[in-house]
Amino acid sequence: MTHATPIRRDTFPNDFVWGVATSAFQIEGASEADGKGTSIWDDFCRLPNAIADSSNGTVACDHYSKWESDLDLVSSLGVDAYRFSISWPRVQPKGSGKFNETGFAFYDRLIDGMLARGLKPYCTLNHWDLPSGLQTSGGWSNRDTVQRFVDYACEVNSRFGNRLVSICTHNEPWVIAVLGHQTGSFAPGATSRLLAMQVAHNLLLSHGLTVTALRQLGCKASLGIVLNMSPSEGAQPNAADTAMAELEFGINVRWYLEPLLLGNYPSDVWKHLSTDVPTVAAGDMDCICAPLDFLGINYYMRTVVSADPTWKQRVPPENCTDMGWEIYPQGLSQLLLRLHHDYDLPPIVITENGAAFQDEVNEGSVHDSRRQEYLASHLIALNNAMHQGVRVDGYFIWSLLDNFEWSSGYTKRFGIVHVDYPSQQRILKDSAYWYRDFCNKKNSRK
Ligand code: IFM
Repeated sequence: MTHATPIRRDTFPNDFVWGVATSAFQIEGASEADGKGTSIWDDFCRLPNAIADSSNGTVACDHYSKWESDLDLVSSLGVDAYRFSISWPRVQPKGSGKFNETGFAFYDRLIDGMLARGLKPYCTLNHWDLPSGLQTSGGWSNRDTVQRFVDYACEVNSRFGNRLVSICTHNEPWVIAVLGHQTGSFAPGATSRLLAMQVAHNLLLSHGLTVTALRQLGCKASLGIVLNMSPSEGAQPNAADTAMAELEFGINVRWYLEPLLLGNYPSDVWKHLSTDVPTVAAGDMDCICAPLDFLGINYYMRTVVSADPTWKQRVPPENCTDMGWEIYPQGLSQLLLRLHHDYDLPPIVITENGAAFQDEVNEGSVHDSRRQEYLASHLIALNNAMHQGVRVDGYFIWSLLDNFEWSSGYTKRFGIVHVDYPSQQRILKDSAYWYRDFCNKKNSRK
């Protein structure tokens, strides 16, 4: 086993939460079991050429039946928390009307299973698998979906609210809006920027209304939302590239963050979008900026942009993950310090960080030293930002298991646990043992 850059748990606060993350569609399988309705991702997988290996989520990691041994794995790592998502169509097959008791029973067992193992349940309500029935009437572009989501969230709260430590409304609204409705590379596969911006607005609105509704219902879980964020840099230190980078950061990050924190869309991006701006009803912005208990940040890489349309970023392969994403840990510190400087932030949780690599199984072991190094270097970057004053309360590795990586199908492996899909056998990679050792080094101050 190679040794990653040293970083110790006791350089973080005693009550810092360490975890691993997954999402329902990516691991559960059982896509038609026990009354589950279809989701837009089930539908999208059926489209020709939508998924790199023409796969789908029908079986995935078969977590729906292997949940107990999967929780044992989580527990064996010595982490504090497990971040999972609820499949909306599993618990409300059509996205409105009747709830599915068998679906709720699965999450009931899963949450109790976490608590029995001393794991804090961090629940995400929407990790992209919208019920197909709602897509028929426009999905997230239809304002009616906002109220459907609030109803679903309140039902989840009535059943599990008192057992959940954290509830995240949406995972990465940028992805749902832009990849799902502008580029069309993700479900539901639409290609209109105007639609995408309306979707983003409706997602933010449903988030704000949900937070307010859950608080009124007395929910004690910590309430927040998860945004994917990359710091943007100009290719050259000139005015044109710097301005381009700022606009890029505006479109991808500030467009989501500022409504949540300030109750306004950033004016430079609003102007840039020209006629593709969302319809905003009176009172929407006040709803969206309901106070957050936490802000989840998913960090993977930086973006580099140039005002020169012929410029192309060239990153040496050894500096890239298997997704082609640049490995740039210092971007995490830069991002956190910028946010800390520019905004009055709620506590931050790094809800995802991790890397896909082409792992190989060698005599029952996976020596994924590059993933270990990726994780360790990002923890150092995180630690640096925290020592400079940024409050971060937790960190979750993406992902516990190799799983269905959306339009890449099963071709990309993000897990610290290897999944052999034909046999569904799990093998802890070296990175999992490394994380276990990291988590189990007791804080000297404890
Ligand atoms: O697998 C995804 C996850 O579902 C959301 N954040 C990014 C991950 C890697 O692409």
